[in-house]
Amino acid sequence: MKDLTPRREDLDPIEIASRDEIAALQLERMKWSLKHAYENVPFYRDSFDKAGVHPDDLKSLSDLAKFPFTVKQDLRDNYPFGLFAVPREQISRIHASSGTTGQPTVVGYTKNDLKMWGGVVGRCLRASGLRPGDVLHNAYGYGLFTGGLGIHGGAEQYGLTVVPVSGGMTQRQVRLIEDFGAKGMTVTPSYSLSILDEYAAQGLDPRESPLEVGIFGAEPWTNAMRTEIEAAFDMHAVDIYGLSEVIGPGVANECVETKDGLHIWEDHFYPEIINPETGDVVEDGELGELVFTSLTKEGFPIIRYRTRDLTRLLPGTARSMRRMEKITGRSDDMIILRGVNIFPTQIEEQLMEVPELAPHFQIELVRPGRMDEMHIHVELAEGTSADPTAVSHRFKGLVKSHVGVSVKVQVATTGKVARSEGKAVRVVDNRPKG
Ligand code: DLL
Repeated sequence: MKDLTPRREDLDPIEIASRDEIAALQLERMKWSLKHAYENVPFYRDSFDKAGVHPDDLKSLSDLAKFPFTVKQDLRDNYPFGLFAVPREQISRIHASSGTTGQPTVVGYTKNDLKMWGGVVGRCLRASGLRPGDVLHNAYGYGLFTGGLGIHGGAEQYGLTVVPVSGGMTQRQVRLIEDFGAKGMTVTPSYSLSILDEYAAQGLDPRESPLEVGIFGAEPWTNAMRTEIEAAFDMHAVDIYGLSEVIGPGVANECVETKDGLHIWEDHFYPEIINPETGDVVEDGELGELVFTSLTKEGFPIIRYRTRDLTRLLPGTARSMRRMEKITGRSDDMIILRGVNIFPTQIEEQLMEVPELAPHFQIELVRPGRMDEMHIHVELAEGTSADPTAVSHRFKGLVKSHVGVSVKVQVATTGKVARSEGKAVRVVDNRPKG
């Protein structure tokens, strides 16, 4: 793999500014953002008033803890435009969640917001090792999802040649990567595995592809998966994080030279970690739920948004801005099986230990009698002649000893485990309702 470390002189000065400079900027911007939300969004005015706080009460960054949280339900309750802080006419772009499980949630961006978003996405692409002029194959879904258009805008603004391929039509993905000479690929980690399979199907060696870096996010993935993908493509694999409510992709990104967690662009998004049970802010280094406050957004300011993502804050390394550890999972993805808490990423880690199995998997929860059971659907790796019973036995043993639960493993024929073209559905709950 090539050294893709960006030149220091190409970074935004704030990325390597002193902590004092960053904190001073954050305080000034946080005061503005609280005031902006309070004065322009009735929801924030009500919630601050109810909590007995006023934007003027913020004298230091830690005073933020006095302000109330915002949760996903608040977005639903104010559907569609109730949380916008500017007249609708000044909103240039809208994104929304698919809303398959209820009321969709809507976010809006002014022209300045789009510029800021482009700027932070550009930072991510630079941190990942791309330079203006490089070709980027963008396989995140285009449309209401923030992934495709969010990366797209930032890539153009940064000066890349962007290929807006979106998800799906996997045969064509491989062809375009090869023909257009893509140096970077932005894609969900689960869909990159389908692209990898397609290389094999076409008899092409992915290690010979023009790709030098893959920028993976929108769903949790493990360091074990990183090792697998990096070896398969002979390229770097870095992590990109974001969520629509805060901006979309581009809230935090790993640096290609360190790959030690994701630097949060703290001059625009202020992070806190809280104890999800009590709501209290915990110290840096402690595990908890990530909470974000936007510092510069005009159209859709967001104050103390509870992401449900579990991680910890760590000091800066390659940049001065703090890092968040790779996300273990979301509190709502946590499976409690007979009293044991399990995240799908823990299953992924063990799967990567078994080379005879392909990296695709899906967890099914069932309740045949009185007890819940976890069935893990996996499949044999392409070209392996291993005995499925022996392999499933070994995988089961690994899950038992490392995750602490007994599971059933069902080994399907190659290609039979559900594939994703965007975010993977890792857990299917087939337990009787009620
Ligand atoms: O997934 C934005 C995005 C697009 C990020 C492309 C990165 C790349 P939402 O659809 O609103 O936005 O989903 C946000 O996805 O709260 C996390 O639970 C999860 N997520 C996003 N990035 C990561 C990541 C986009 N790198 C939700 N690791 C977040 C783990 C991630 N989970």
